Amino acid sequence: MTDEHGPGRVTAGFREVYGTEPGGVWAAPGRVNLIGEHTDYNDGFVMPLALPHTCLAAASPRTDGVLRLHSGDVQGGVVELRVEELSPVAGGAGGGDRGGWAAYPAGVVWALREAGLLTGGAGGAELHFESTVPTGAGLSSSAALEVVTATALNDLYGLGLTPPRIAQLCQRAENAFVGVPCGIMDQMASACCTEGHALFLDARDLTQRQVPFDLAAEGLRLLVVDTRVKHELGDGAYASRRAACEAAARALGVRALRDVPFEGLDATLTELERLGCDTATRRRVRHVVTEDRRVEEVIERLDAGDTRSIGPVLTAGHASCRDDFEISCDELDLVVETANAAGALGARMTGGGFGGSAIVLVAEEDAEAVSKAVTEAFGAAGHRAPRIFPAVPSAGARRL
Ligand code: GAF
Repeated sequence: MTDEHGPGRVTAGFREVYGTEPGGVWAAPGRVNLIGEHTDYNDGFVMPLALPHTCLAAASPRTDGVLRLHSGDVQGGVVELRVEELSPVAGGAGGGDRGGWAAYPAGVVWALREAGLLTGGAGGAELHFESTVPTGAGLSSSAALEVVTATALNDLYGLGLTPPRIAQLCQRAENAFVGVPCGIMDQMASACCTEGHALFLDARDLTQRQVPFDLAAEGLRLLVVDTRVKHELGDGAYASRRAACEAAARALGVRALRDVPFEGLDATLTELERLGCDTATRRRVRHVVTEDRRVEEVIERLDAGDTRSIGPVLTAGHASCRDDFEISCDELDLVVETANAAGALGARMTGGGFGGSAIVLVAEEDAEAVSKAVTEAFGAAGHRAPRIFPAVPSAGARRL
């Protein structure tokens, strides 16, 4: 969703809340991940693209160490905090009495402070946010909120941070302040993606390549299907998947599962069995290793100019998320099965799983029929109607 009135609206919102003109307006997008799920915290490969949906922030600096946060999307007034008093304990687990959403931008300010970046009068700020990134849809609305905060403060304080450094600080905010053990993909996508490209990222050293992804030129469309469900199971299950991967890497004596070669996978799985690793953990390993290989396969096909042929790789990725990593759910499986049966080129869940969104690669002329089939299947199964829209590869965080 390109929101051309957004900057005017967020400026007016700032004026209304704080009674002054903002120092500027910034935007940071949500994302979908094309391929490479739960590989980032295994030091592996991912390939997200930014959505046109953004979190906007109008912001001004303060020199008195007071941080004032306001959201136009959430009921409630201004959240006022002192930068020097921010601490992960009080701010963790959703922000305590500060309101859940405010823990994300407050965490970013905490991470900047912890990195020694808020010195010499920098430190306070007033921010007003408005977002078009759907929340709870697995489209990284939280990363967009973090990254827009860091990008605005980077400019306002003249910190000179690069987009990858911004992403790292935002991940630290989410891990240590908010208390969510996420990897780096979402923050890197929001900070570093560029229009018309997918971002091929090595999550180990953050080397990246912008891969041209011009679907319209090839008569294709990538649909996002927001199932509008979020299963409670998700929160603890993310952490337990991560812990299982780390335990397997330790057992194998490698730094991360990224270091397990695809070619030797069967031998590795046998070795894990010998070491006493349970079946579920061995399946988690198989997912991560084969998923890294799928990212490389998608890159090879895109480099060869054959976007259509990535469809089956996406669908294979879904099967692996469903069967080996066990992070899918009925609604996501229904999207994938129905879309493929109705003529899509491929489909998969995207993001952390347990609800949220799926992506569907489809020829332009089939997009409507596939969308209709998915919506009807949801109706027949008694699910709420999904929200379906095209993913247009868009720009990363920026000043407007
Ligand atoms: C969530 C996390 F935030 C990411 O870091 C990533 O692990 C993803 O789930 C799964 O690929 O979005």
